[in-house]
Amino acid sequence: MRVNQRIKISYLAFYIMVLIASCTSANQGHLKLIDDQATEETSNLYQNLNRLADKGIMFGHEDAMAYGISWNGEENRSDVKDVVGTHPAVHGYDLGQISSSSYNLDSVPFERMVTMIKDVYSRGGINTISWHMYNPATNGGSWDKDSVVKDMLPGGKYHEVFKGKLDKAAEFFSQLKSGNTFIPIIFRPFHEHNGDWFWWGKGNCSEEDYIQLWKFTVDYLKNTRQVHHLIYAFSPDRSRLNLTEAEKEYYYGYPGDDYVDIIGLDNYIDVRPGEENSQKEIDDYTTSLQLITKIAEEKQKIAALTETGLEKIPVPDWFTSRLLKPIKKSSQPIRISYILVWRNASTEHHFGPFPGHPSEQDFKKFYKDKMTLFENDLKNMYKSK
Ligand code: BMA
Repeated sequence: MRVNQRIKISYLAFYIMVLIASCTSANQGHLKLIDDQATEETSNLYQNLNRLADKGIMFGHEDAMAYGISWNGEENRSDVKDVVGTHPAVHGYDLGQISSSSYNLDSVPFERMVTMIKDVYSRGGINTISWHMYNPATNGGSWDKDSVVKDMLPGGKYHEVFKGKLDKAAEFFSQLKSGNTFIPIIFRPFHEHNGDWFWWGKGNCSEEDYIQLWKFTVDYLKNTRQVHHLIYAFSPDRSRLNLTEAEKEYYYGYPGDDYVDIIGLDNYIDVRPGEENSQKEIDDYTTSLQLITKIAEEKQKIAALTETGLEKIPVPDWFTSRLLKPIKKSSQPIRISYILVWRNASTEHHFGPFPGHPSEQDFKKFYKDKMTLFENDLKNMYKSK
């Protein structure tokens, strides 16, 4: 073989290696939503969430614009904006009580929810909706553990009631429009199912019934109701996930790759002050995020810390030291799209910052950090790039 030929062949080998590496490395290509009829904006959002995860982590807050500490229902206000001058990148809402009331379980009027979702979209932000669904058998809340899931499946005595609830949700989703465009939503039903506190949780229904519940929900919204602007997030709870067998445990109730877009996790347990052994909690937090990063990469999906928070934030530097630093220091890369902290209901029950709170200065640092992304960092999340 002539030297020239050898050089050419090694160039070719190198090129092929680069090509293989770029195709197999973390979520490089075009990610596929489970809904192959997803609207263009929804598909664009999914691709952009993936791309943005290389740049940083979006900050999210539940009910951010609905109310805050000492205010309720003001236009264009959020506690986060009061502190740093811009809204969170991700806004959370909940559909709990949608079939029986005009306001949700946390007293947010559904009509206003529609307006807020439209406002967020018009400013380029992102909306996610969870659902503390009321128990179809008893009409009690999500925490009413009377057995019901089996009876909600086709042929069961509460199947029609369940479909009625899904119809209400579908009607709600169909109102989320900007002109003729449906507003893409990250939808996160039946969360924390590996815990035993909700009627759809472990011990209150079988794993198989949970899976069927999830699949029915997706199929009904997508195929029967033709809702095509949802990105589906699956979110077990870290407190019931033994980290020594985490990968296996994560899949409890997993409905399959064709039914999930976001590999989520709710984790409150590892971000607490840590009285005796906080290093262990920090390590567990890191491990849990490495876990969802890995699963999402393998499946070519997106990972997110779908719920977290420390009630009342009694640790003034919690946002930078407990939420962010472990991610930065992780020995293996953590690639998550967003972190969402729970709601600011009152001075006794809040997870986000607000003016005058001891964590305010630290939250400003958290905001200024290059890794965190807020509403003013988002550009054209619904457009093709
Ligand atoms: C819980 C608490 C409750 C609330 C529920 C649904 O964590 O915040 O007060 O009703 O979430 O938002």
